[in-house]
Amino acid sequence: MNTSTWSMGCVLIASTVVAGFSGIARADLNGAAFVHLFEWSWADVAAECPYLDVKGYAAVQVSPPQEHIQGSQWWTRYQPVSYKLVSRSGDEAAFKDMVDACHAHNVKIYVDAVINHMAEGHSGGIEHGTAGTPYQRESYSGLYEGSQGHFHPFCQTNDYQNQIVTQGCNLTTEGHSGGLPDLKTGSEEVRAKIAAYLNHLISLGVDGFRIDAAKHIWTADIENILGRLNPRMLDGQPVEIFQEVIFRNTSEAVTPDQYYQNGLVTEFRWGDAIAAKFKRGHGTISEFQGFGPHWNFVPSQKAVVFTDNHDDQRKTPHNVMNFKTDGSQYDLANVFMLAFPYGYPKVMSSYEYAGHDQGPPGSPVHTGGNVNCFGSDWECEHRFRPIANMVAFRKHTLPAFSTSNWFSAGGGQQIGFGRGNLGYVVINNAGFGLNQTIHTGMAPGTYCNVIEGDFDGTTCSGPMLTVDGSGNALFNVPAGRAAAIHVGAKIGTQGKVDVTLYAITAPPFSGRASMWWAASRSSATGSRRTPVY
Ligand code: LAG
Ligand code: CA
Repeated sequence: MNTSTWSMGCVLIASTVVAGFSGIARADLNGAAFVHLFEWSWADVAAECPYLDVKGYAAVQVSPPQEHIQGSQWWTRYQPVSYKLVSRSGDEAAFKDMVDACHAHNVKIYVDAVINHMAEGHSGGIEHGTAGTPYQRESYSGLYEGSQGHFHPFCQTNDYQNQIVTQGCNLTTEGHSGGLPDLKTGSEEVRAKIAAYLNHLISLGVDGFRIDAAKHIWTADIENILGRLNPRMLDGQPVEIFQEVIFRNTSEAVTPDQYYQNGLVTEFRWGDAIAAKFKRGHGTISEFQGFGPHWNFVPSQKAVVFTDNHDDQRKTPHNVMNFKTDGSQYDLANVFMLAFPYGYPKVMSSYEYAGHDQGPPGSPVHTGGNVNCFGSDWECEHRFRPIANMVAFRKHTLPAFSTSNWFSAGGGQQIGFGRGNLGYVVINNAGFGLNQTIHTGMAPGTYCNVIEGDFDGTTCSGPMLTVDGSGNALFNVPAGRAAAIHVGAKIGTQGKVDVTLYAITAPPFSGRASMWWAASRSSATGSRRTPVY
């Protein structure tokens, strides 16, 4: 037995969070995990929020809502033509309905904000976006005009050792493409227009933003723009920010830590590490027991983590795991991500595709009372039982944001670890079964194995596990499967668990206030952002 205690977030937040929040119960309800409903329509996201609420997802990342270039490919969404909210996912009215519907179910909306660049356009002729707005390269109907100095002079983003080339040149300039015209985000006019777009979204109730291609924008430019944003409508708090900073090659000029001042950042190496150890034979999953600051990943309270994202899942060859190639092993990877106390996890929810560029299915996810998932159209990984039910595991174990009672066998491919006395998970990534009594540290009782069954507050639809008076339980876990128990799915508690009863040594972890940096309440131009903890 060994106890890993890496919980940097807790160390940092311990002193201030408790006073501002009503203790552990609050922490239990916020910021456990969120889902990227990639390319879903606003109507479908709205219809999904009751389900997300039941499962405990804190938020949805939606596809870029602004007007984009025409075409069936998914990546048309990453070429803005204007900031009108008319996209493949729907119009502004549908967007607003979605935000309201999701808020009614305690689910927040994060918008993918494409603010580094505009649509490529072609020098020859005028084209039209999805709202009918005419555009050409570096000319977008008055919103941004090259002639008015809204873009950086043309160059290619082809040298990641050079910060200015990384941040001040056009992305995706491969082949004969001119790439994506790079907005001069240091200019007052551009900053004001981006802030106006984001404030429009905030006025519709949006709760947070993914800053697309943040690595290609100076951190001070992002800081300046965020300083202009209004508080969110829901609760008057600052919007939540996470920035896409792809960092795999440590010799690059732009590094994630440069962005901590603005909010969270994506940690792509987490999904890489999961794939390496779960399926690529680069070490074993038991090595996660040694995870800590010496891995040099983004610190927990600054990291958004995921097994795969919309870009990496469809690359060939891809290094990350995904629903297409990894079957139930993909479930295990997500079970691990959601159980392990690191970062703010994002669950990927995809559609089936035959090639890299293929856009979303033409059919809706929701028709009548049915969902068109798990088939040849929408995949809905966030509804796979092991993934969906581990969101509640993460919520209920947030107060114990460290691991305990590590178990390992099977050459390092069978592991178990606890989260204090709030939960215990066993993951069998070996090719043979596991039948073992393990010390869990949990209170005695009968628990729903949430990997195999759903807990409705009273009963479990699948097998249950018994923890004896010593905190031990017998786990019988077939090859390639997992088992998980937690205090929120304990038989005989009617689902009403007073988590304060289970508080352990780790300080309470607030899933929201601790993780986000706050803008000044004043929306005055250029107001400085200060950390809330
Ligand atoms: C991102 N993060 O930094 C997005 O996660 C990623 O999906 C976006 O690229 C990228 N930044 C720019 O917002 C995607 C596709 C690209 C696509 C681009 C613009 O991965 O392949 O480029 O969106 O639509 C496409 C073509 C290129 C072409 C370019 C300009 O694939 O061949 O050069 O458009 O026409
Ligand atoms: Ca840029």
